[in-house]
Amino acid sequence: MRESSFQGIAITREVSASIADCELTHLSRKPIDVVRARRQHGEYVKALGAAGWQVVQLPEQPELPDAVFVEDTAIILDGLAVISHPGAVSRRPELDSIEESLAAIGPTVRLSPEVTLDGGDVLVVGKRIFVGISERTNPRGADALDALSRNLGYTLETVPVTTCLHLKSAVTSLGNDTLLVNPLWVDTDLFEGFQLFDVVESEPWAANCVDLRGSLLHGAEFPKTANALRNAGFRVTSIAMDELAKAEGAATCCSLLIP
Ligand code: CIR
Repeated sequence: MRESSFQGIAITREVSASIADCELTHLSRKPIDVVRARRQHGEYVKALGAAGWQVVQLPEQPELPDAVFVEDTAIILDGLAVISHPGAVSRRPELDSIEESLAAIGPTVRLSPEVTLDGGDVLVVGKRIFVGISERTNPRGADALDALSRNLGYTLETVPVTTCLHLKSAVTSLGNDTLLVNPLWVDTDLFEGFQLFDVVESEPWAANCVDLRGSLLHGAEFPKTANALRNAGFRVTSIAMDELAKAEGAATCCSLLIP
């Protein structure tokens, strides 16, 4: 793989030994092979590095099953990292260590424990923020993020999320004001001003990809959508993530990117 120039810092965390005890909302529980999940996660970390991201891999939190899904614990804005307050109580002990890591890089602020908001529900595209109102994120969480981000020049819109776990299960950024979207899981009328690229219908989970700035990181489980993206001129790195997907995690969930 060709090494790219420095893009920023990517925070990741090793897969927990207890991942099989993860939270599940829309999936039924299946056995998870921790060794295989760790191997897939290792490939993910390598792909981040090859794309120019300096990876800070945090140690496993063995007693916190979902700790690999660092995305949910913070929202990275221009000049500020907002520590979230996850909707699932089991995930809140993940916050302290993430806050410590982010505070070593730049300013941080914590959301009030009276609101709920998962990073997976927050899509930041330029200065526009979309917040999914879901089982994990409530309107007060969106309001709290709005109050913090407005001072930094962001505008925030909310999006109802009912058929999947998080907003970013249904829509993520492809860069250049283009969104990869599953139109069956989110109301696409809410994304005015963006070009929309639909997932191939037989791959409903394919809307989650990481914009690595120059290439996209995408689950290898979605070859038809990846081919459609390649045919449209996108560079796509496909990484097998099916073991982590059994824990309802996807590509964006496993990193916090700080450009
Ligand atoms: C959870 O339910 O919290 C985890 N099992 C999966 C979290 C996935 N995170 C994400 O989509 N941002």
